[in-house]
Amino acid sequence: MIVKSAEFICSNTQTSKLPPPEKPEYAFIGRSNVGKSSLINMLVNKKGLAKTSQTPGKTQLINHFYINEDWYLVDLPGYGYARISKSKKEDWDKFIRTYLDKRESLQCVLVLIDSRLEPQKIDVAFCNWLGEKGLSFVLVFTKADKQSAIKTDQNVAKFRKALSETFEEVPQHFITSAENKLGRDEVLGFIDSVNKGFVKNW
Ligand SMILES: Nc1nc2c(ncn2[C@@H]2O[C@H](COP(=O)(O)OP(=O)(O)OP(=O)(O)O)[C@@H](O)[C@H]2O)c(=O)[nH]1
Ligand SMILES: [Mg+2]
Repeated sequence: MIVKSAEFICSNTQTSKLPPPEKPEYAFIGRSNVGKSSLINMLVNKKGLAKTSQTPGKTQLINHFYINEDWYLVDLPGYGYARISKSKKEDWDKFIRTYLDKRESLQCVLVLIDSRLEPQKIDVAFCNWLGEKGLSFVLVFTKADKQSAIKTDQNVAKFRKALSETFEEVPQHFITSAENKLGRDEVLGFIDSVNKGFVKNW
């Protein structure tokens, strides 16, 4: 897929104020600092479209980006950010889960996992929650430029194995780097194929 245009549409704290659910939508989620905003910028080739930061907790709203005037990328706040109050964490959690569970036009959740780490409980638990809700998702391993391909493959295999305890069929995965654009064609190709099958049925 060729990305011809990418436009910031809105930031929201209320699910009632989102754009009308008329177009296929893809949500990026994962632990704080995993590289969600960087991956979005890499995919659309626009540095600075989604705000990135070395400090975790940068993205605090549901951000909609409109791509090729045809589909939405959604940048979500990260989960598992330790340095916020418990009540704020609960608020975010509820808000994100409501969005994921209720958004009719959401086609797929892209769960971002840091490829440098062994399986993290919070990531496995989040995937299990998506599974329980019947939400379709894929795994996107990030920051692959930071270590050898062998190490990445080992961590990918361990994560898939952890999910295989609860999933009969572990969803497909992508290995990416926002730094050197690894995985860009694959992720965009996947989105393109889902877009082609999009039918509004609500
Ligand atoms: N080397 C390398 N660094 C990356 C990559 N992706 C992200 N980073 C860095 O990781 C840090 C966090 O990236 P963000 O894209 O802001 O992460 P995020 O998941 O959006 O974080 P929150 O919005 O805080 O949840 C930044 O310093 C990025 O430059 C990557 O593929 N390779
Ligand atoms: Mg972010």
